[in-house]
Amino acid sequence: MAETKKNAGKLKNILKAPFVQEMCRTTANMYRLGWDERNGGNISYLLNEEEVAQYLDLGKVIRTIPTGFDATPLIGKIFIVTGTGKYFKNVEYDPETNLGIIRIAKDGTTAELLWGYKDGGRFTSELPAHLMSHISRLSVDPAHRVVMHSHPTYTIAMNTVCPADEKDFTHKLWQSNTESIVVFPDGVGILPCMVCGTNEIGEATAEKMKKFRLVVWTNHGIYGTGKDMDEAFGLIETVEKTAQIYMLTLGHTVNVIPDETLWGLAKRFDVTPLEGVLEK
Ligand code: 2HA
Ligand code: ZN
Repeated sequence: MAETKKNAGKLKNILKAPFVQEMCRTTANMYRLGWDERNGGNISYLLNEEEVAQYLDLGKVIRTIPTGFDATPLIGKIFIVTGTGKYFKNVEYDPETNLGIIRIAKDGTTAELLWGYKDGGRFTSELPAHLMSHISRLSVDPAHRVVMHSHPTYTIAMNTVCPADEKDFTHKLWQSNTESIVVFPDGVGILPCMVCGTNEIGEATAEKMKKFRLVVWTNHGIYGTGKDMDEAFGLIETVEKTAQIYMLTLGHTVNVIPDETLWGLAKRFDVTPLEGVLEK
């Protein structure tokens, strides 16, 4: 007790922590871009334990919450995660209710709440897709940190009018905006329409994440990942901007970027395009 008090005296104000402020800024941006209506969207961000220890007593677990799936590779890892049913537009005004910081417990199936969800809430219903995606991305990129899910309008519209074929969808995006092949040369994965919030969609998303940083959920939205918030946000932002161009020009297109120029862009920016898109 005395020890906890002594440490607590030295702890910094968590509301000023860069990772809390980043979550506030990002959710506010996403809401204002019109990507995350009502309680749409969710973010999880893998934190550095030493950094969190400057703000929280890591020995103090507020409560435990079962996750309903096995996240053994993430035991001991700490995440800040948006809350279920919470609105992105409200996060900046009350982070402690709308966000939570959880640590995956030793059993791999329990989350230890270290901060947040102040009203008795819990993490996003999409936690399976988030944590399973973290496992996949960390296996291919040790610097990976962020999983972001959103409902950007034009991305969903484009996915509604185009075949759910990831090479064809990727090609259409690359053909519509010269930035696209440079920002996501690895392309966009696509899942068919599935019931969200389940372990099944989590497993299917994570399988795609072994290859892609971006995965579209047909008739629902998109997942973006990255080593930081800017990378995950920037990927979704570039897909959404390009999907907007595609939808605004649909049926009127005269100029698309030729494959020869796409190869030229890949060479100029030293990126490797997803195999099988430009080789046809
Ligand atoms: O939590 O976006 O996919 C709201 C959602 C579910
Ligand atoms: Zn969603």
